[in-house]
Amino acid sequence: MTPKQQILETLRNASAPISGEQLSTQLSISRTMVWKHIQSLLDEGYDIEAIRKKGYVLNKLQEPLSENTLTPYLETETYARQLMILESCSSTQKVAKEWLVTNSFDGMLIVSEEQTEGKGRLNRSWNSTKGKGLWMSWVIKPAILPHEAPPITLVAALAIAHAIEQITTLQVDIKWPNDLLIDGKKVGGILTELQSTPEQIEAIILGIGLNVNHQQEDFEESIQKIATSLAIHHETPIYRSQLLAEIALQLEVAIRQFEKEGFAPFRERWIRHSPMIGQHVTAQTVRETIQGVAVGINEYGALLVETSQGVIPLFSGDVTLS
Ligand code: BT5
Repeated sequence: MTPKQQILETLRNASAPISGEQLSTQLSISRTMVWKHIQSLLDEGYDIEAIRKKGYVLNKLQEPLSENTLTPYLETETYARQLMILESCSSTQKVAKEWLVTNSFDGMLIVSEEQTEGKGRLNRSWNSTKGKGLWMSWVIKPAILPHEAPPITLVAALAIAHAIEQITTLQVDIKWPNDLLIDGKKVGGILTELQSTPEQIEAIILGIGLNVNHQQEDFEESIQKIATSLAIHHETPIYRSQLLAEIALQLEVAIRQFEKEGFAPFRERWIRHSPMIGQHVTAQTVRETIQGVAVGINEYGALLVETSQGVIPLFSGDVTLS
C-alpha cells in the first residue's frame, strides 16, 4: 500500500477525527507529505473534512466507488469478482457489449459514476446523475436456454429489492416487469438484453439503474414527479459500496437458484412485492392496449391480465393502474 492508500484506509476505519500528526507518526512521513496526500485525495473526489484542532474525517458516503471500497464487503463467488469502474461513460450497457467482443466472465460488473447516454427500454433515456446512484451492467452467463430467459428481469428485481431491504429496511415494490418503486415512485429500473443464438445464450447483459443518494432536485426536470431515491426515504445517506456488494450477493444467489429451479420458487415472493396484482390495469404493448385486472404471473414471467375476452398473458409492455 502506498502512503496515500494507507491514509485513506486509516480514515476509512476511524471512528473519530485523525490528526495530521497521528498520520505522520503512523506512516513515518512528514506533516507536509500528509497534507499533500490529503490534497491529492480531495482532487480525486474524496470528501475529507479538516476539523480544526481535531483532524481529518472522511465522508464515506460521498466516496467514489472503487475496488478498495467494494471488496471488503463482497461475499460472492464470481459476481463482481471481475469489474470495471468508470468515472463516466455513454452507457454501461454499451461498454458491456464492447467488452464482450473479446472477453467472457460470468458475473462481470461494469459500473460508472455517470452515464451521458443511459438507456431504458425502447431506447428511452435514463437519467444518471454523477455520483448519486448505481449505474451498472452485469454480464451473466446462466446455464439456461434462450426461451427460459424472460423471468430473469423479475428475478433480478426481487434480488435488488431484497438487497435494499437488507441494507436499509426500506420496503421496495416491484412494478411489472422492470420497475422498482418506493411509495409509488420509481427508484430503479432494469434493462435486460440477451445475446444468443436460437440454441444457446451467449450472455445476458443486466442493466440496473438505482437512485441512491439523490435529493429531489438532483433529478432532471422531466422526471421530478415520478422519480425518487433511497436517501429521500431513509434517515441517513447510504454507502453505495456496501449496497452494491449486497446486490452482487443477492443477484448471484437468486440467479443460481433460477438456473436450477426456474421461476416457480420466486413466484409467491414476487406477487407479495407487487401491489398491482388484484388491481385494474391498462397495459400498453407495442401492438395494442389491454384493459383488465392483473391477476397474477405465470411460470414464464408473463403478467396475467383478466379481460372480457379471458386471461391474457403479457410478455412485454408498460402497465399502469386504471
Ligand atoms: C428502465 O427503462 O427502467 C430501465 C433502466 C435501466 C438503466 C440502467 S443504468 C445502467 C444500464 N446502462 C444503461 O444505459 N441502462 C441501464 P424503462 O422502463 O423504459 O423506463 C425509462 C423511463 O424511466 C424514462 O422514460 C423516464 O420516464 C424514467 N426515468 C429515467 N431516468 C430515471 C431515473 N433516474 N429514475 C427514475 N425514473 C427514470
